[in-house]
Amino acid sequence: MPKNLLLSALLLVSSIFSTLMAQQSDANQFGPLPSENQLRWQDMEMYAFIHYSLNTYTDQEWGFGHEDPMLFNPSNLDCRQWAKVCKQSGMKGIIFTAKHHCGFCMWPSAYTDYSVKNAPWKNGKGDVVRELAEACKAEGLKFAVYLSPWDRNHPEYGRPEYVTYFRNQLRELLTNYGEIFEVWFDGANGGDGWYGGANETRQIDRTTYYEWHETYKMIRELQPQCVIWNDGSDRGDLRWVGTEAGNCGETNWSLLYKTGDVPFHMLHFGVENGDVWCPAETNTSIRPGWFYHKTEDENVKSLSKLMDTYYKSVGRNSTLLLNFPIAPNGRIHPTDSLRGIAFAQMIQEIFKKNLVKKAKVVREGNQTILSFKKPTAFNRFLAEEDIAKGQRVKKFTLEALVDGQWQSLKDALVEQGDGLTTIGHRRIICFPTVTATKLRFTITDTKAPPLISKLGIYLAPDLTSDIPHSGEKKSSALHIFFSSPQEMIINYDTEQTINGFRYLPPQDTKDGVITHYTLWTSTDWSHWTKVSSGEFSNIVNNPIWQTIQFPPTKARIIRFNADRLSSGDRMGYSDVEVVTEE
Ligand code: FUL
Repeated sequence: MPKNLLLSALLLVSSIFSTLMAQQSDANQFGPLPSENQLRWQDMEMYAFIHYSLNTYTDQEWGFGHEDPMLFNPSNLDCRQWAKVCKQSGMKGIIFTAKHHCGFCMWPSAYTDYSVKNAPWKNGKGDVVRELAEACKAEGLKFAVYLSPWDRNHPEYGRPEYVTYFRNQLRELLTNYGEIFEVWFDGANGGDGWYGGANETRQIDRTTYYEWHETYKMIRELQPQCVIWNDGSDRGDLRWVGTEAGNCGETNWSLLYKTGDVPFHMLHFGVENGDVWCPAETNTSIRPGWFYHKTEDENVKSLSKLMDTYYKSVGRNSTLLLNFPIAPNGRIHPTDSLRGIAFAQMIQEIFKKNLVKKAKVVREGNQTILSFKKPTAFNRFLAEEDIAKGQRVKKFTLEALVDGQWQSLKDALVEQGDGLTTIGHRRIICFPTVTATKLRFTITDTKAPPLISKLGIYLAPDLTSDIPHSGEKKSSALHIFFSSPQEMIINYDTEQTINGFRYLPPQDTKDGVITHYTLWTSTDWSHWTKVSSGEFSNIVNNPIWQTIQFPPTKARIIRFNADRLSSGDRMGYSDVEVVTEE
């Protein structure tokens, strides 16, 4: 056969083959599907936010728009340190606040004077966006930008001229700094501001004002691989989860309706029968605030809080966007970096040994039984769906065979129900340690034949204050339980001499904050001594550690009563400590 003919014949066969393959995989697909960009983004799993602007120097969360650029003069700005810390914290990229609501630009935009070019830092020749884009490249991280649509500095905000300005700025960011993996258009919109000296309130219609479809067109042209985050109006590629507390719904569909409003329950749980793929991104900060505040140095989230966030985001079919604020010296604070690194190490530690490898796996229909040769201890279950072919599983059960008896397991992180619902990209279920010979995983409800691509069983260690840089307070080692929603009991195995008690209120919500308390001790459960009673002044606005001191008292049991809560009906706490006499 002449060479050309052979080549054409081969090409024909291979094209028939690939058409067949394509048809076959099409037949395997179900419902709305993710785009290539969304799949690539989902695989990043964790990436960092960095909040840094004039707010860092005014100790604010939102600048008004008239803050003086002269305030921007960090002594030791080091983007390479940010990138290194983020990388070691397990982050695959960084999204940077190129412009926050105050309008101050962290790059020398050609369209405004309100930027680093009028700051003393590097005599106005600096460009933080460039330094960070280069540092990310050097560390092998992806880079992305947050550009606040709301601009409290710009005189034309609220009028069409501003939208042109906004797009011009976005074009600068999308053309001058290499590949951008995501654009983040914060939802806070309109309200009071400086607006070039007008000092007034400006409202906009967020569904029409920004003409997002035009902006999206430009993004697709300039950065075809970029995903768009937007929490309202036109559908972007990703969705907010409706809270900044660091959790999405235990049921989490990567679907929304193409059009229409997106109320909280859709943001948080997705829409089971949605007609467009729009997966969840869970954003939260490693500290209470997004920007750095010295007063929060003691409130960097503990390892257990970060792990809880991981399970409630990556472990619930979402990605995690974790914020690291920059301190006034231009660096990530050491407590935050050490905590971030401890977080990444803990994830590695927990998930390095998949006990499924030691099990015999038998699958029959929608049920999988994993059998171990001898009783095996575990407390985490993981499942993944092949989401490229659609999200399918609606409900499943988990049972462990302990001492010859089947025990139902449930997700210990949910307050209602068993929490065994959707799977998606990754689902992790946490439960108290069981020592079992079998685990039975049964898919009980699904939209189409399930395509499970991975199963995992793990044994996570206890998170105690002994783990270096964990930020775990002694309470993790305390035996705490609640005898009523407003009564906490701590008991010791042996008698202690105590002379203080410390309470850290909830950091993410005002519900359950104790404003008035009574503290009791006992050595025998029947005779109680009131050691202190009183008010935690200003605790709602300033939720910091509260210390109760009293004369040394012998106790085996401590009872902490919430006499009054700021709101809600269940006492909440981030942490407690008992001060014992050495
Ligand atoms: C919010 C903003 O208002 C905060 O300042 C912060 O940037 C956060 C990520 O989004 O809605």
